[in-house]
Amino acid sequence: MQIETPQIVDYTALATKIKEWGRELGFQAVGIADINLHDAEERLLDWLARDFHGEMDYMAKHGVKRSRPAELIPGTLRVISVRMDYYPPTVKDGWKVIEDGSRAFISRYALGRDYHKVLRKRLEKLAQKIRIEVGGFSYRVFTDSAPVMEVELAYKARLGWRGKHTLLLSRDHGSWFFLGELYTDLPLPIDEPESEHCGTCMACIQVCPTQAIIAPYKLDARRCISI
Ligand code: B12
Ligand code: SF4
Repeated sequence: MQIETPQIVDYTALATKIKEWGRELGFQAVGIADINLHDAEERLLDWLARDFHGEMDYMAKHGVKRSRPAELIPGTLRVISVRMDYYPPTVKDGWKVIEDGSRAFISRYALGRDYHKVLRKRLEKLAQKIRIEVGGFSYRVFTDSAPVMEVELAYKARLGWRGKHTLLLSRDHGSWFFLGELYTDLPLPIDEPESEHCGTCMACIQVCPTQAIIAPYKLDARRCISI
């Protein structure tokens, strides 16, 4: 009887390949994070206690599963985080439209195809490539569809730094991108977060029309018109 020897996986080489495959699939950046969100959990609970989520009941619904990936998907060890840019390069007259009271302005993030579908499909393709390479592994893909701390995980995976408006920012594309994740049980090497580059700038806080950013990194979503 022939006994199959378990495959030995070089996880460092695999992480490099995952990043290459991700870019081939159309993601602008791919990084890997561990699942320790302890500090973020405290801040999330504080945000909820202050009722900043307003009517978004789903933000409070899942207890600490949002900040504890392995409680949401048992066995999760790492999160592969991806970035997909949405600012359409062809749209150039945004400010003209905003200044013209007779025209409607559609948020740039709503101009493309449904990003939930696009991102999830690409993440599934990424999972298939990993499966071909390592055989069976456990995973789940997400984008804005489950109790997941997407910005915090992407920050940990070095996809950018946290802006004072709370979104993730990159040097080459600002915050004009969506995030998605692949939770996995593969013990991949993790990336180091990037340092922050906002400095003394407060532009987003000053320009917000409803003053929803009540302090750096603190958004009272009840004041947000995008709800
Ligand atoms: C709820 C939600 C909203 C709510 C509330 C926003 C919010 N900031 O919470 C509303 C409806 C207002 C909203 C609006 C938008 N959203 Co939204 N939203 C989400 C969602 C579902 C959860 C966000 C969350 O966890 N909030 C909880 C609070 C506690 O998080 P937080 O405000 O970020 O607070 C953290 C930090 O502030 C930090 N913090 C606190 N103090 C300090 C101090 C320091 C020094 C530091 C470093 C950090 C720090 O701690 C907290 C915990 O980590 C995510 C998807 C997901 N599942 O993650 C998308 C998501 C954040 N949204 C996204 C987008 C694109 C938008 C909009 C641009 C859409 C639009 N054009 O209208 C706006 C931007 C508004 C804004 N400035 O945030 C993207 C952001 C991508 C990116 N580049 O970061 C996400 C990730 C969806 C996705 N998959 O791409 N959103
Ligand atoms: S503080 Fe300045 S650089 Fe930082 S997110 Fe706000 S506008 Fe952007």
